[in-house]
Amino acid sequence: MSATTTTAAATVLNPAGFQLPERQLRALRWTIYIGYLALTAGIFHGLAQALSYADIDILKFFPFLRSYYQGLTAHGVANVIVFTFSFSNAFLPLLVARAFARKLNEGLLWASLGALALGNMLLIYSIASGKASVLYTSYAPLQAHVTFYLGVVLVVVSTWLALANMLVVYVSWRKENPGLRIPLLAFVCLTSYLMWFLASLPDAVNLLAFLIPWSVGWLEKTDPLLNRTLFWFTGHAIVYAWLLPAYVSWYLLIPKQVGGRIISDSLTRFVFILFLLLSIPTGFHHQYTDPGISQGMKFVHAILTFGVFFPSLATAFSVAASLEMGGRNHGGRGLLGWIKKLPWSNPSVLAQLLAMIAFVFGGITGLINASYTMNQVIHNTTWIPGHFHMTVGSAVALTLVGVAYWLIPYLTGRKLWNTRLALVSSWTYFVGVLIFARGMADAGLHGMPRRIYRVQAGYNNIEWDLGGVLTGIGGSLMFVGLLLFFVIIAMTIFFGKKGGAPRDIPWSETLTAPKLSGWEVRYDNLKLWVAVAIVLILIAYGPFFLGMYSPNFVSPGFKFF
Ligand code: HAS
Ligand code: CU1
Repeated sequence: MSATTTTAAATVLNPAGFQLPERQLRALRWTIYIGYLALTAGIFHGLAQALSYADIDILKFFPFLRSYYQGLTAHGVANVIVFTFSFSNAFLPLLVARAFARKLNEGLLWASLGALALGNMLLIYSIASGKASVLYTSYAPLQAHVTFYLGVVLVVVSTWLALANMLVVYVSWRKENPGLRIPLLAFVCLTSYLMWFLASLPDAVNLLAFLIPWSVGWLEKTDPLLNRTLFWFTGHAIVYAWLLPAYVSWYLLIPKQVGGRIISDSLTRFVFILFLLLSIPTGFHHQYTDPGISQGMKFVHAILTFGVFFPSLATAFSVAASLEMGGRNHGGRGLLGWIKKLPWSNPSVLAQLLAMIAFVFGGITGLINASYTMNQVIHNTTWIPGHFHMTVGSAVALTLVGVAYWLIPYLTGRKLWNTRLALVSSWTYFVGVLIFARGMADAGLHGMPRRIYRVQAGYNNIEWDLGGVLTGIGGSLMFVGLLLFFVIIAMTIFFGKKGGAPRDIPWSETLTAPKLSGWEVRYDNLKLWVAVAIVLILIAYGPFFLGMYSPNFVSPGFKFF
């Protein structure tokens, strides 16, 4: 087996040189490429969406669009369902394989890729043919063609198969290393997808037991409150499924890239355990205005939402400390002098630093959303897309862009094409997203509804004009930024110089080695944390399903667009 270092005896296996076989790298590459294909479509639709808020009649300029809602569905599904999970399905198993210095299971790897590809094809078919303009939330009673729901199911199944792959590798490692701590890099990837697995079950039930039978006519009517609740049961945690792979990079990889170290092994594990425990029992904060759910239950979810704010706060301080260490190691002095010394000219680092800065605003707006009374002001206004473009639309998207700048060269063996353009791309996107979110937030505070096609809405408000124009300008810049990203990635894949690519992942060392005795060892007891997560979920959702909810299957399907 591999060499083992003695400093962090329990965690760092085979610190240099482990490489997956080419066939497995190819499967990982294709998994990511599917995400890029989706994102390419997603950004064109994103541009159209942003322009529509500037009161531009996009149906004239984008002749392939049948309706505004078709475009919005394509935008949401491509970007946050296909792109995010494609990337994570490759990124997390790769890191787990690397952390354990073991090959992945080839059958599971290709099965996951197959489910993702097929799911994506079904989604493209159903949305492009205008049979599924139900938006990414797929709320009943809006009804889509069955291929849409099957597409979502297959994408979810692909994530389960990716998790199964990581677990297979983990279990085989564990058999040979019964006493060792799980390498931190593997631990964070495993907890991220274990959380997502638990979180995905309610919407799987929603799709398999209700929406699919309802869409093919086996179930005549459905219960929209039940469908919404099952969706948000999954739907809040899904945002952390998008976020955690970015956190994996911020905690574990970025310190190495900036010349610092991971501040604390224990804190990092603790933060990911908190996400496993608290991401799921918070879904009612998306349903504060829904009838049929008691104020008491909404209050419980609000408190737990403030709880899940905490691990992100801890992340801000911990990651900032790693960055400061890197900046000081490069000669940064004084209170803030280290910031200048960070490697801003490294495109992979730049994109991720900008992602972090945007996320400060994403976090603050999240806290406002979570506060019940303030939520009444901004719910269903454009403030909400303002919030989520500073979270998934920048903290996550820009981080995945930054990771791609080393990962694609690593997977293809080709050098990144045009580093300077990569810097331009990230700055353009970052400036764009800040202008965009400012516009959306401003208009939202003046009551501009989200998910409304202004040109055809039949009502307007002069106070929405400034916000709408800013949204249009910002969205156009975001589009240009990501278009440049695609050019860079495509040029790297096809024409990048062979050789000169990184031979290994940027894997940081920890300031202190993990404890080998005492209570902290229990952090590695994954079964225990999964069990505690289930108990918390039962407490948060039990009273609703066992007490308040009475089935009300009254709604036929509606197809408006
Ligand atoms: Fe959210 C709605 C509350 C985080 C995504 N959210 C949404 C929707 C999406 C979304 C997509 O409580 C709309 C869904 C829909 O279609 O209806 N959200 C929160 C809260 C947080 C939060 C409390 N959201 C996210 C993340 C997302 C995301 C993350 C995607 C990835 N959100 C809500 C609520 C609603 C909502 C309500 C419903 C609103 C409604 O009425 O519809 C928190 O978890 C945020 C915690 C974040 C922080 C920030 C930490 C900062 C860090 C950066 C550090 C910076 C450094 C910089 C180190 C505490 C870690 C140093 C750099 C140098 C250069 C020196
Ligand atoms: Cu949420």
